[in-house]
Amino acid sequence: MSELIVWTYDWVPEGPRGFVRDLRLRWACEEAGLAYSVRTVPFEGRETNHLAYQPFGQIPFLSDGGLEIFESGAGLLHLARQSDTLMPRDPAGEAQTVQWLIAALNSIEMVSVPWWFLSLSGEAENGLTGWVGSRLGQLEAVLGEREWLAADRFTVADLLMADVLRVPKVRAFGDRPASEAYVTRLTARPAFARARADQLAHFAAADGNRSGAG
Ligand SMILES: N[C@@H](CCC(=O)N[C@@H](CS)C(=O)NCC(=O)O)C(=O)O
Repeated sequence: MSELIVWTYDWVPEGPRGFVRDLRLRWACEEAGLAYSVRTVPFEGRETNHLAYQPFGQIPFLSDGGLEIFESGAGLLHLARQSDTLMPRDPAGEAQTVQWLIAALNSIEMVSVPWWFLSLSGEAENGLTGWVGSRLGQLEAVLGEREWLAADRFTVADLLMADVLRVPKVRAFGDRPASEAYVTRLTARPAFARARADQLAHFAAADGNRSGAG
């Protein structure tokens, strides 16, 4: 029998809370009504303390019975195979969902994360600004013409694309009304709100445990 466990850190600093990628898996489980629990690996020592499960020392990873799956995209696809709320079962709908899920990771996040990271350096010039602007502009053209990325309905590809686009710096970059409306629409879903609230509560409880231990 399937026993879904979403793995995350036991604690993270305040900055990334609400954006830690276990939220992607929580959100998908919430959308699909899949029962899951959350377990943790220590944030301290993360570079080496769970390499057997996530070879880059990151989270999230997913357990399902005897399966261990790292990479949030792979975890989402695993969940999508268990629920047609997340991915249609017809070959065309499934192919479109997979295509746009990979586009979220490999055409948008692949540019947006290094761009955001470089911006933290405080340098006036960010050499990736043109590239990220072009990718986000191309996506804006797509989202200007349709409500959902795949199969004319909500899929896990929208969940992931919205999660990539809702990063505050990305969201604030440029004037992209269709993308903004898309992120607003996706993050208004009750399943997202539950996943986000649960993540925030998880890390807030960890603050209490840390101060108690100290
Ligand atoms: N490609 C990975 C990226 C995972 C990732 O960046 N995880 C962050 C948390 S959101 C992390 O573990 N950061 C800590 C670190 O890299 O040391 C995925 O999508 O699962």
